Amino acid sequence: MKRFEKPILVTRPYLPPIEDFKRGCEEVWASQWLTNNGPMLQKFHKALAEYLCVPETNLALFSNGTLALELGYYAMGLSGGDVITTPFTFVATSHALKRIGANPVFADIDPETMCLSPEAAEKLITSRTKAIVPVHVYGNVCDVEGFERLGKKYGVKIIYDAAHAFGIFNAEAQSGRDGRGRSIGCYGDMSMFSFHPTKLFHSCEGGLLVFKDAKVQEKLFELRDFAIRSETECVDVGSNAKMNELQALMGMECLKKIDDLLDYREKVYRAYEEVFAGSPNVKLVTYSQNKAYVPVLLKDFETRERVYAELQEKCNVFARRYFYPLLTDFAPYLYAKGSCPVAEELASRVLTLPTYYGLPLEDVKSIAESVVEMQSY
Ligand code: T4K
Repeated sequence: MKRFEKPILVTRPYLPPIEDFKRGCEEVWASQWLTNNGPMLQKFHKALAEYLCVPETNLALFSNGTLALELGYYAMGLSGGDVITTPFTFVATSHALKRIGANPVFADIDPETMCLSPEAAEKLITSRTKAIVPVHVYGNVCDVEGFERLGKKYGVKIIYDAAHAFGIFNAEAQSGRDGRGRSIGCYGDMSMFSFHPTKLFHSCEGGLLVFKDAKVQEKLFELRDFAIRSETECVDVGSNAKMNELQALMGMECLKKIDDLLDYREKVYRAYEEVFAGSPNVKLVTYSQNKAYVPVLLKDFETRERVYAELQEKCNVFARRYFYPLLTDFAPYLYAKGSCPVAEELASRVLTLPTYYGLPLEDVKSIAESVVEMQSY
């Protein structure tokens, strides 16, 4: 079992060549414009529209994914209503609902994809339900057709937390750029991509909303800038959620590399897969289309806890237990504790292993072999 000299963390952000970033900084210095819809932000907005093959009128950038969700939920009118969502996610999915005065109602997940189950969600729909918020957790794509059906049948909004899903295109619907298909962000009424440095693509911090109805854009642009419409008009209770020029520059530089970032994640994933193929007690979750995370399911809670601790102690490897504990075990959501047994069981067994651009494949092999060895005793 190999002990690495330097710690191996669950993820590391891609950093563009510093000379390229400096060149971009010169542009920012020349403009003397640092935030508030500056020229770099506008460039990044345009580049993302092109990459995703979405009209420029149907997206909006924010300072981070959480504020993007919060303002997106608010703009879609969810305040005061019930919203059905998953407990198997990062706290931000539900915190943003609570913060706008919506009430998260938790439904269970599909045991295979680990995403919200449309069947479980449908059972909880009432006259108070305003929306369903599924999460493409780890880059595992939700049952988008199932949710579309629910949206139409019950007249509720479908808003995806796509924080983990940047770079995913649905190859079956050949409508997108380069025949790549339709961006996963084009499903439902709205989707949010997070550009936090722990994501495969980032802008230091950042969030992007993609939405179906172009009319929402003006509202979102106002909300991210205090809801100030003009020097003498403030039209709502907005926030300060603007992406600044240096964030936009980082995003522009990372976007140049996106295909390589995705390719490398695939290689890392395949290297894990090769080792785990011979080990029936380490189940690699295989649904992720962008390999944003590498989750494995171990035999039981005790094994997962032991492997997690021993990877640190014996190998200097810092895996994470995303997403344990479940949201319904945290103080603001205890009212729903115990309501989602499938999610509870999977959260007790899941471990997400290191993956990032540049993680040497021989290190991946060695981490995987250690996991196999540790879980066997
Ligand atoms: N919805 C979902 C489903 C999400 O997963 C998230 C965020 C959101 C919404 C909200 O989006 P944002 O508002 O964040 O845009 C991390 C991230 O902070 C969070 O963005 C992410 N999900 C969540 C799953 O994970 P921590 O507390 O685990 O991060 P931290 O600081 O422990 O970092 C993890 C590892 O990454 C560390 O071992 C070191 C490494 N790292 C981290 C940063 C920030 C670096 O090497 N460099 C860095 O700059 O929450």
